[in-house]
Amino acid sequence: MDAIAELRGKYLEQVAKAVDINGLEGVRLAALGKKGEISAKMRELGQMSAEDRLIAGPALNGLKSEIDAALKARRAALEDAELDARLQGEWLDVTLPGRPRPQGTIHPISQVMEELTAIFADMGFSVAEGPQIESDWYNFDALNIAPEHPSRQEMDTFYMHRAADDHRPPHVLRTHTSPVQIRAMQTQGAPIRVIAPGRVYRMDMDQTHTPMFHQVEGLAIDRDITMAQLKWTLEEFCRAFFEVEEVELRFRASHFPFTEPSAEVDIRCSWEGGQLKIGEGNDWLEILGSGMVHPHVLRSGGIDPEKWQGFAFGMGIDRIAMLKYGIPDLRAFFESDLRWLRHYGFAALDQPGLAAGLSR
Ligand code: 2U9
Repeated sequence: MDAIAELRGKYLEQVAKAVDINGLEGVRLAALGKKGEISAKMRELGQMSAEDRLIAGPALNGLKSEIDAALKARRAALEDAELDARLQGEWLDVTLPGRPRPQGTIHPISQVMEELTAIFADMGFSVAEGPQIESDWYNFDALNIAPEHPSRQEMDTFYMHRAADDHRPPHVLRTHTSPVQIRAMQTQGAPIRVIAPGRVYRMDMDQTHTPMFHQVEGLAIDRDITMAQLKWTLEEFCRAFFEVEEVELRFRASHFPFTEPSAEVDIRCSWEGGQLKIGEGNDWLEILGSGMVHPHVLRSGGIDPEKWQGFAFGMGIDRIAMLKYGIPDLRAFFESDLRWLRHYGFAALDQPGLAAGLSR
């Protein structure tokens, strides 16, 4: 009995003094492990007389249970303490203000693209996109642009390189977004209402031209579409885009290979003290080109010109962005000057509605 009391005292003390889980495991092995002291004592029971075993057996079992319970309680306490210590170390004040990050702005061209997309979407136009590298068929032939037309010359169009022994016509960097609309006609058929905004390329570089610029073109084909609907659509667009109550458009007869008849469109404006005002005054500003889609072009798109007709228009996005937001120099659009971008850029949350730009 003394030996049991001694073991009890020794191991309960060691359990109480264990400072971590590893140390506690050492105590468990020393007491209750296969080679542990209490386990050895249990094995000795077999050699005892029945009388002695009757006394020592329950005492040893009681000791084993008591040490076992003490080990479990100490383990739980140590685990709690460990978790507390971790929580202290990993404590985080989620109410602290975040670190400031450099903020970008939305480029005026992106902003204007969003604005005009919203306006045309409201009128029932969907948006189509297509490749910027095009075959010369999609860029020229499909649009009724004759092989000898000046716009096809190497001086105006960027031609892609072909291997010396490859005699197929070279691809081009699209000179307008019209091929997108040929593809849209081919895949969707008529009736169709679609706009095609995007990058286009022409070999031109001076104060008012850059070799890459942005266009939006529109196309509406139906059984009986007329120029009256073209006029209404463009007036509605200008009213919404320039955010003025009334606009006046002037259609001047013109010529494009892909439309017949064709018209260039001017908007009434005034320039007072260098400030442009749309919708009033005695000046006219050319803003876009338009016309009724040429029958050859309808046929390129797989649409029968005996059954369908429609209008098309095209305008330079960079130019209307400059007019709307008073941006004086076209080339600054593409210079990535951070001061310019901060000045003319838009906040990310300035989502264009149908009266966009007002919240700037
Ligand atoms: C298809 C049929 C006809 C698109 C059109 C214009 C007139 C036009 C210029 C405006 C300024 C290009 O960016 S700019 O230099 N565009 O004058 N564009 S009609 O006609 C199409 C397009 C696609 C299938």
